[in-house]
Amino acid sequence: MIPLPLALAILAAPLAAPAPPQATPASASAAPRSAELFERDWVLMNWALKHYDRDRDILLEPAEAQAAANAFRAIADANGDGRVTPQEYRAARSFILARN
Ligand SMILES: [Ca+2]
Ligand SMILES: [Ca+2]
Repeated sequence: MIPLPLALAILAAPLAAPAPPQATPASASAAPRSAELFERDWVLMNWALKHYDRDRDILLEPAEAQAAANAFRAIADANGDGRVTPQEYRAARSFILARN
């Protein structure tokens, strides 16, 4: 199954704004890619491909993955606090699974 903490870490990553300089070398070059969110969860991948694979090549390019991740975050963040909790993640996944 999906490693939920990683998925949430990806969702918690900054969107367009560049990350502020970090003193920790471990995370300096390890900005999570939005695509990882979908590569690790087939429900989300199917949903993302259905709605955000704009050129229909059955691949999520970075821009497509980013758009899909933004949309998923908007769906999942039910209380609008900018973070997706495990409960919100599961609820959004169930919602997508039922609707797709
Ligand atoms: Ca594509
Ligand atoms: Ca939230």
